[in-house]
Amino acid sequence: MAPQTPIRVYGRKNSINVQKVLWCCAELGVPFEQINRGGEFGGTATPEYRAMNPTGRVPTIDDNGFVLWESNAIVRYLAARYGMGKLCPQDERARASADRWMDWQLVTVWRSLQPAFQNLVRTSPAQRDINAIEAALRQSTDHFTLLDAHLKDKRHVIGGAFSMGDIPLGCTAQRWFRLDIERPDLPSLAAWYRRLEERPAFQQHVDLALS
Ligand SMILES: N[C@@H](CCC(=O)N[C@@H](CS)C(=O)NCC(=O)O)C(=O)O
Repeated sequence: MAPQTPIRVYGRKNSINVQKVLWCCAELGVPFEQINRGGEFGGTATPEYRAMNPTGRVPTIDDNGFVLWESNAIVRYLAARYGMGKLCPQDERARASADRWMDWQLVTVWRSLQPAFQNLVRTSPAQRDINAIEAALRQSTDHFTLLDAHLKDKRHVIGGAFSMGDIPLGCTAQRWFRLDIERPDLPSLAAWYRRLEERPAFQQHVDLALS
């Protein structure tokens, strides 16, 4: 099944949460149109935007009248509707496993890394909070070490096949690998990340300079 008209994806291209959705759409091969909102583009406080997304955050999608916000919920929806049995595992246990890694990304990994990203990428050197950066890097290194151990005998987070479960963590790992920081040697994580880097949709929508 394909959408009748291209899915509208509202959100700026340098947002981690927007990138999840753009990457997902590109993996699924569904037609979509990216519309800049948020950050320097603004447009998220208008009544029209708030009617779609009362949080005023990005991303938001409009799939032929079905409006949805929250990036991981969007990825799940798109994968289930346009990629059942592929991006969205058909098997309930494999799907629950993908869900688990997606939830962990949102609630734990990105929450710990985000202060380092914000300070190192979007804050002038004089304004940076060094303590926040150090704490963020300590915590996120622990999380990536856990993921490295999990990936020891796996090609992707739920096992063999690439799935929606790899998308949020892949976007988060991109920040971690691109930041100018010291990282421990985590070979299984690095091998997984190299596999993501080979994917054209990842190259196009996620593997960009940090901004
Ligand atoms: N939990 C939400 C978080 C959304 C969010 O905080 N998005 C950020 C960009 S990554 C945002 O809207 N920032 C304000 C802006 O871009 O104007 C999701 O995953 O979609």
